[in-house]
Amino acid sequence: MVRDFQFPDGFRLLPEYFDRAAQKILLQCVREGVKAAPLYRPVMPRTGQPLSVRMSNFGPLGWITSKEGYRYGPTHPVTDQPWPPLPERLGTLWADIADWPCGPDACLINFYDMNARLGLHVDAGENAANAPIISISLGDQALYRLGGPNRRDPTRSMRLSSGDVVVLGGDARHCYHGVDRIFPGTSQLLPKGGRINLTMRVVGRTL
Ligand code: MD6
Ligand code: FE
Repeated sequence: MVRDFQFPDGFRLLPEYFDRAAQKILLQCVREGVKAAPLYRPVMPRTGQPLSVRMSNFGPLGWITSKEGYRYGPTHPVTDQPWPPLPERLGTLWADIADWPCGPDACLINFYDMNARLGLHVDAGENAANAPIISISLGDQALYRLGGPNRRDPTRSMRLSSGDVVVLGGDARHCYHGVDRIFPGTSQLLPKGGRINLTMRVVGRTL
């Protein structure tokens, strides 16, 4: 029998939460952020295989991957400078929809060119393992795939568009997800195309 996909509790998709004007403001914030903390191409732990997604971060902590493994750290791995502060508009988004007693201390910036993708994964590096993660999409559409807590669980694919917000809270926080492809030319927000995804996280106290 084919098992049907059931949306996990705690998954929310808020289509076009940000209108075009708000998307432009967020894009400007990202541009300023990556001026201070340039996008870099991270590599996979052990293999050193480069990811197709380029990354940077906002906030006191940033998510980093290198040959040594995954971790959160206070500085950019190439420039050694602190990450730029979280833009105010993102802080208010968190306060408005997270339903969580404390604010985010990390925001990962992912940049996808037309050929980039992100394999199925669970975000599990945070001490605050049950705090929601809030994701904002800007630019070209993405084919986003959501599964269950086990890699082999049934999955559902959906298109995420510029301005969409996704919340992975509750059970969904522990579910596999990834980006299978970008659809070039589906947004005019970024003049040269591509997609930006911002994910706000509560890392929690690191011991
Ligand atoms: C992306 N998003 O949309 C990748 N992670 O480009 C994620 O990996 C993600 O959307 C945690 C929570 C929400 C997400
Ligand atoms: Fe993720």
